[in-house]
Amino acid sequence: MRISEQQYGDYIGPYRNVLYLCHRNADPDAIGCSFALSRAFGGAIGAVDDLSRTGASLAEILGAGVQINPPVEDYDLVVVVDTSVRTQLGGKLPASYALVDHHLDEGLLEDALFYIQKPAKSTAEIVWTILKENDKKVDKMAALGLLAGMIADTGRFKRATPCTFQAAAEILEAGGFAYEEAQEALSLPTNISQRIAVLKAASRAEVMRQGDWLVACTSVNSFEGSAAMALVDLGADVAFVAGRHGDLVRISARCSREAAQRGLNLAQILGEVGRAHGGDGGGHSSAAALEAPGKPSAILDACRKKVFSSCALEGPPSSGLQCRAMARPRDR
Ligand SMILES: [Mn+2]
Repeated sequence: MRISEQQYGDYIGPYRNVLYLCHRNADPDAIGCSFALSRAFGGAIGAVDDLSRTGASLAEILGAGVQINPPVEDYDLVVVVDTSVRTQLGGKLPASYALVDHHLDEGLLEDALFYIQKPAKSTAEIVWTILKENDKKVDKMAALGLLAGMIADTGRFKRATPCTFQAAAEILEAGGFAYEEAQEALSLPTNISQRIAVLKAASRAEVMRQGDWLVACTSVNSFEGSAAMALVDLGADVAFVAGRHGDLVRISARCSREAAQRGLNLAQILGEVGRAHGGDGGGHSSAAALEAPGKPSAILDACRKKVFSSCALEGPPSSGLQCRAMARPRDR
């Protein structure tokens, strides 16, 4: 059942023992939101399998004790935070749960006891409204966590809306700290393995062209999201980066603002390809991921085909050209 931000307090009130559960590879938005909600309404914080590097660093700064793979059945209620597809929870989803999220996918809505899901740029914007409308005082650390989540999910406000800026201003005022402090909470020393992974991904990338649109596909077994982002920064309109994780293939996808404005929807494409291969996927229109069993090259191919058959990339600048390979990887 969909509820409003204002109703959250009434719905969460009856539960004594609540767990806020973040998705696998929990990021600053998931951590900041779980922390702020647990401060305001009570409850523990958990994450499935691991935290991202920035997620872990933020959790440490906030002093958020995040349990990895907590026993979900020990809680009266699990509130899933910043998560939209089941595979992100690796089978750790209990039968009874609630949801607070900003993604576009519907996979977790039907079975939720109650949920708040809106297409905001970060879950932190939604959580900020929940706190305000339930008259919760926000301390410095909760505010810092929310702002860090917002900065991270909007690419340092590159994808922000007027609502993001408004919430950010209110949070800064409520938290009484300088904006730099939230930025610093997210700045990590450059990780050499990340830089190697991104450079490898770029050097192995296969670039296909349709009209003036460029789609890059590549494989690397870590930092797929950073690699996809880097390929779009380098000039790809759409980038797919596959990695093997045990029996599963994880694909991270990013696209340029222009491609997203044309209507390209990576959440939908990765959802469809993921499910067609016995897994699942989702996310946002310009940043999404999937997990499925199979061969990385076959799933990458399926993603690329879907992009090229999507009407979003039709029409000007120069339509009607056949897809052709721009570069072949030398090491495959
Ligand atoms: Mn998020």
